[in-house]
Amino acid sequence: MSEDYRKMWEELGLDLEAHDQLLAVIPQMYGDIYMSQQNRPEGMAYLDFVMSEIHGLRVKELNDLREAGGKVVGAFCLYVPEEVVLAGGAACVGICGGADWGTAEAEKVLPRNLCPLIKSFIGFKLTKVCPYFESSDMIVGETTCDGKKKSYEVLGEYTNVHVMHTPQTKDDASRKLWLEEVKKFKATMEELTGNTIDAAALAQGVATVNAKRAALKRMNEARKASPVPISGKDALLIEQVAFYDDPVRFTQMINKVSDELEQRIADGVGVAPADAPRILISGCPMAIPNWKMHHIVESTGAIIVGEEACIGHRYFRDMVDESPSDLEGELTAVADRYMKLDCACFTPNKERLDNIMQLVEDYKVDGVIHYALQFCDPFTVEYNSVERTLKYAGVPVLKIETDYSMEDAGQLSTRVEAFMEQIKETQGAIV
Ligand code: BJ8
Repeated sequence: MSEDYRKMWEELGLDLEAHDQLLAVIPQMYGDIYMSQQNRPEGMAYLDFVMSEIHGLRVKELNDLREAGGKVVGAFCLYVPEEVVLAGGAACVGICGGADWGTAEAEKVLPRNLCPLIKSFIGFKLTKVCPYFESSDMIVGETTCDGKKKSYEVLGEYTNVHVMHTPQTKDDASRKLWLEEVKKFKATMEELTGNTIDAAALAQGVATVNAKRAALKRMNEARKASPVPISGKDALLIEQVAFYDDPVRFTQMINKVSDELEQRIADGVGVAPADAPRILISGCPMAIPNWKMHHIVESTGAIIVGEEACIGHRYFRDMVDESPSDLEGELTAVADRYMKLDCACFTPNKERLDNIMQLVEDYKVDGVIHYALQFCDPFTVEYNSVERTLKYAGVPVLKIETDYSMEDAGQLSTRVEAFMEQIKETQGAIV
């Protein structure tokens, strides 16, 4: 860290000793996984800087906002409408849930056989090592999977939680229910911030988030090229940082990265040979600092060209319609955009299968790795239909179920290497 932030962390109530231990682990891991890559785009220096200041500069910015009377809202799910948070003059941050830190503490209040993402965020709260958690004036939960739904009751014993009731299906009754939830959330934001959210404020919130999603979309477009100008690891990092960086600055910086990627495409520059297997990762979100699968896959010489996940395409695929000019129309447009999400918590969820096939076609994918976190019922159950769809189309698919520990890394590498062999054989048969 370029400044001494200890006073700020202490004032936030962090457990400084435990926090020091956490901060000692991340740079080592980041160095091994990220800085060892060759021929990275120069624009990734911004992301390296963000990571070097992960608990420093951005937390300070949030702190400054709070000292000036602003509010910070933390979230764990794509259903939380960031547009409404920004319209209230607050900052929206995605809280980390990508490391098995504090799992032992979490297991004192949660069952052991629960998804690691949920145990991670409860563990971060209980061990007081996440400055984003401690900077949040309100956490927004949602009734997606059962594990999350019930865990927000537990989290509510420790902090201020607002829960949004997310629909499970996409009929008209669910759309109405969801629009009401968005309106209720707007009222909660107004109460939290003391600001009225009018049509102009919401239009600004929508424009800011749409611009961020457009920048991510543009960066991902570059991954269609052959050779691919950016590694999957770097693209994943950009998608992860999107959840907590300042949205306007992030948009500018990622558009600069895209300028460079487009130049690389024009010059035929890539980070892997043109014949490297092109892999799509599909499934559960990979929250920072979960880089495990990307590292394992790209260490075999393959290149990841997309993430069919919430930290990935599901986040930036759909925009909010900016044409309505009255508040009711804008709120409806926001609600409609979120109803397009194809999370495995929906039933039925045929859209996800269609979207996976579209990505396979658009990104010329050679094989799909379906990534599910252990004990995640929605994604592990939905795997069957994903597999059937892909196999029917002749696309090789590998099912991975794992957690955040590195204990199975060796075994996963072996399985991924065998999968790459299978892909090469399939390609050989086609040629
Ligand atoms: S919109 S994918 S972010 S719910 S991995 S906690 S589903 S048991 S993360 Fe998700 Fe929102 Fe859906 Fe996206 Fe439960 Fe599964 Fe754990 Fe999960």
